[in-house]
Amino acid sequence: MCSIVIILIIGILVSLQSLTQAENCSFFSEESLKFPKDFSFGVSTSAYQIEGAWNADNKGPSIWDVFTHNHQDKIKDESNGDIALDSYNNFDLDLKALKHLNVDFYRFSIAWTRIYPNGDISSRNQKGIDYYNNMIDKILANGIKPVITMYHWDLPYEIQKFGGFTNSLIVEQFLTYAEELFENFGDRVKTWITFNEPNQICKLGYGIGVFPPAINLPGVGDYLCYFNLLKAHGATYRLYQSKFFEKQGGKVGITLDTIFGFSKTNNNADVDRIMQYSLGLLAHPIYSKSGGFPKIMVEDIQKNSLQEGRRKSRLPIFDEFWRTTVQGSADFLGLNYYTSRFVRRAEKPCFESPSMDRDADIETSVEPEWLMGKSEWLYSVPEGLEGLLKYIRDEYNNVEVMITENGWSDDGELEDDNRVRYFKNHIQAVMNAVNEGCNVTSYSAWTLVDNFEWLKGYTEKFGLYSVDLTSEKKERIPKNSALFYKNVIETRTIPCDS
Ligand code: GBH
Repeated sequence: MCSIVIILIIGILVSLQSLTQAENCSFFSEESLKFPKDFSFGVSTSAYQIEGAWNADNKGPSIWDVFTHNHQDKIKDESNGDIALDSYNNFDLDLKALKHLNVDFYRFSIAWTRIYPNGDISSRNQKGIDYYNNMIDKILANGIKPVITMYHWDLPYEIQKFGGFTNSLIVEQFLTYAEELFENFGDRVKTWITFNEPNQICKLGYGIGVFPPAINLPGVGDYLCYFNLLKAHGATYRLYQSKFFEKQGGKVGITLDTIFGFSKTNNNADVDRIMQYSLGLLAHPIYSKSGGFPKIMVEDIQKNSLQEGRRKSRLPIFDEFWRTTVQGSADFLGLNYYTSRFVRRAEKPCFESPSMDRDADIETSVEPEWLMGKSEWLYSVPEGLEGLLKYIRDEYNNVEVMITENGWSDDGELEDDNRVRYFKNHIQAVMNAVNEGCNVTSYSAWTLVDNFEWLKGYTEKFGLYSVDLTSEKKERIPKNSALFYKNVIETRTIPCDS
C-alpha cells in the first residue's frame, strides 16, 4: 500500500518536472498550458540598430552616430549604423516579416534626431514625423499594434554638448520631445515606453563610459543620470495624464533591465542587495508605495561618500515635488530579461572607488552548466525569469509587467536550435509565472532581424530573421526560431515536440 502511494507521488513529481520542461503535454488540462486570451506576443527593435539612413531627410547626428564615426576602433568589426538593415528605406521588408510571424504588436523606437535634428523644438522636422506616421499607419493596417519606445540610446548629439543626462535641462528637453510624439501619434499609439534600459544609459554612458557619450565618472555621473532620467520619465507620465489621457486613453511605462540574483547559501540579504542596485534604483522610485531611491542605497552611498571625504552623498536625493512626481508614474513595468547570476557579498572591497559596483559590493558568478550565447555576458537561465517575475509580483504590488525584450545571440545560422530552446524555456518560465499569479500581460522577443549589436557591431546575431547585408534585395529570411515563435503565437501554447 505504502509503496503504491510512494510510486504515485514519484509519478506526479516526474510529470510536474516534465511540465516545467513543456514536454509532457497530455498530463495537464489544455487550459493550464495555454496563455490567457488577452496575453499578447510581439517582437522588438530599436531605431539605431536597424534604420540606417543616418543623415537622410534632415536627420541630425546622435551620440551613436558621432561615437561610431569617431571611434571605429571601439566597435568590434569597425562597423556602424549608417546603413544597418536600411529599414528606413525598406520598412516593407520588416512588415512582411512581422506579418509572417503573426505578431500582436511591434515594439520599435523613434529616433529623436529625426523629429528634432538638434534635440530642440526649434529644429522640428516634418519629414521625420511623416515617416513615423506612415509607418504606424502601415502597421495598424495590418492588424498589428504599435508599441513605441521614445528613447533607445540615440541621444541628439547637440543635447550631449550641454551634458546630456547629467544636466537637469534634459527633463525639459525630453518632455517637449515626448509631447510632440503624443500630439502626432497618440491618436493611434496606445502603449508608450519612455526609456529603454536606464541601467545601460546611465552606467555604461556616464559611469563606466564604454557606451557613448563615454563619460567616465563612476559613482557620480551614473547617479546623476538616473536622477535626471527618472525626473524626465515622471514628468512625461504626468504630462500624458493631464493633457492626453482623457482623449487618447493609452498607457505609459518604462523599460527596465535586470538580472535575477541567486544565492548559493540562500542569503536573502545578498539577493536583496543586488536586486536593489540593479532593479530597485529605478523600480523603487516609480513602483514602491514610498518612492525615492531604495533605503539601502541611500544609506550605503551616504556612508561611503562621507568616508571618501565628501561633504554630501554622491547619490542625489529627490525633493518632495520630484519624489511624488516620480512615485506612481507608470501604468506598467516594461521588463528586459536576458540572463542571471549567482551573487554574494564581496569579501574584500574589489571594485574601484568610487563606483556603483563598489557601493553595491557584490560579486557575481555563473554556473558551469549554464549554456553561453555568442555574447560573453549571456547565459541561458530561464528559472531566473520566473524568479524575477515572482520577485516583482511580491515587491511592487503585482504591477502589470510587459516583457519588452528577451533573446539569444549566436553566429547567425538558420538552424538556430539553441535560440529555439532559449525561447521555449523562457516562454515556459513566463507561463509558469502567469499560473503563479504574476500579472504579466505580454511577451516580446528580441529581435526581428539580425542587426547592429552596439559595441559588437554585426558580429553577434539576435534575430529571428537573417539578412544578407551585401545583397541587393536585403530580404529577411526566417530562421527556425521564427517558425517556432510563429507557432507559439498562433497556438498560444508551447509546442510539445520542438
Ligand atoms: C538589450 O540590452 C538592448 O535593449 C538591445 O538594444 C540589445 O541589442 C540587446 O539587449 C542585446 O544586447 O559588455 O560593457 O559591452 C540588454 C543588456 C546591455 C547587456 C549591454 C550587455 C553589454 C555591456 N545589455 N551589455 S559591455
